[in-house]
Amino acid sequence: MLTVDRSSVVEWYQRNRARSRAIFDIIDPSAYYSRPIALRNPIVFYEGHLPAFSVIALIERGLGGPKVDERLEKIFERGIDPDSADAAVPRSGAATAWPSRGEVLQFADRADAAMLDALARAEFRETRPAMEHGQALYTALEHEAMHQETLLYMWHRLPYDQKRKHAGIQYELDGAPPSSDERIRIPSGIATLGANRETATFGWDNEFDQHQVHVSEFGIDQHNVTNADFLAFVEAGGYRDPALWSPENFAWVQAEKVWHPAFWIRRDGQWFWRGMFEAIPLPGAWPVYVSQAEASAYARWKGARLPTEAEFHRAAFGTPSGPERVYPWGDAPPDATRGNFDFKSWEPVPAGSRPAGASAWGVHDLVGNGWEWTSTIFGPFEGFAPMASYPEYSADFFDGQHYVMKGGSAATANELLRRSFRNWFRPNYPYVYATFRTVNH
Ligand code: AVJ
Ligand code: FE
Repeated sequence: MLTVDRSSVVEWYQRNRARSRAIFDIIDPSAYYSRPIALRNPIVFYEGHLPAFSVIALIERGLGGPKVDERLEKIFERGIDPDSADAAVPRSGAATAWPSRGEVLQFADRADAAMLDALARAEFRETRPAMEHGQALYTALEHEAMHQETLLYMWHRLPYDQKRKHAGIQYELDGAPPSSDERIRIPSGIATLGANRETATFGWDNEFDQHQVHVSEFGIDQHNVTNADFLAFVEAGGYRDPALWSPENFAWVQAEKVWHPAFWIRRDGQWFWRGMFEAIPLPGAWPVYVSQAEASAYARWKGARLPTEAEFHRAAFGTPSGPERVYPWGDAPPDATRGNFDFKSWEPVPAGSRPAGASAWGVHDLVGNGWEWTSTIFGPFEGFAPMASYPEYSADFFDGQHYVMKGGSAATANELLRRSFRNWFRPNYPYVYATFRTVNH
């Protein structure tokens, strides 16, 4: 039988639920059935999806227990990254008659009661594959935390009159916009990717098996590319130059008439940042948030490229003396001095403003303040096996159409900041809190 600290998993579940509730309380009821991102499900789906998924993963797959509500669990089971760039219909729920909010909340209450009972009292038998090493437990808990970021970047797209503004938000605006032409040399060496199956408390299926990669010497930007940096690309006509884009990416730019980052607003000849609760005159020192396609085009314009996943690891976790670190700053747990993560902020902070989080090479903000795009196509590591508690989690996306993102954003929970965590999206998905830096040889 697995030994788990019951009170800490109960506390984690409740902390998740309280945070989700606070996130849903931001939006005006009039927005409840809207789709702030056309390719994703409407808001109502997510309020049902979180408790439904927890019940399915832990109680049903992990513990072999009963459903809470067959009909609602079916509606709310799945809804993920858009199916395809041109299909305006997501994988699930397109033709669904969505329940009322009252019905969703009542279902959530029943699911929560079942979950809290299971977390506090159920026997955790590792003989069930979905429960090996407590897998289903962490699948449920990390899934909710992950979707809190989905929700927040969806909320970022909503019109301001559909959100209740939190009072007294202070933005960190100042900071000399660092020049991203300063590249730090990282000597050739080893990067350890993935997590160890025997010793890791938990990892998603795509984090296994752990393995080492040799990385050749390269140079990497000390800081993320900022809004000020990216403005120069926009003003130089970067979005109109096909030489900077792959044919597919340029076709997207033209078809969607993309000519600036999705987080920017052009109003009366001025640039603004599309903040959560208001438009903010474009803060030059903040990292720019863009799609992988835009990041790649900028890098090419600079005569550079995006880092590979292995190069990101080496810059973030490698050290001049050899041994790799748990976090860029060392082995200490994450705290607010190390980076902008764990819901401490609605928006980015200036690049380079958390020097206590710099890596051993002096590269800043590798974890927090925006996920970082890589040039690596999302795929399985050697030894990959779909996880029993959620077999579709990664395998459905090994299609050559998704790129790995590393690090984390302001809306990434502490629990997801581990070195081996991998995120992924299509190259033309511009809504995530994702930035980048460039590398050269
Ligand atoms: C890993 C963030 C790409 O949002 O589609 C949530 C996570 N998968 N529920 C997504 C996920 C199923 C996934 N990402
Ligand atoms: Fe999900």
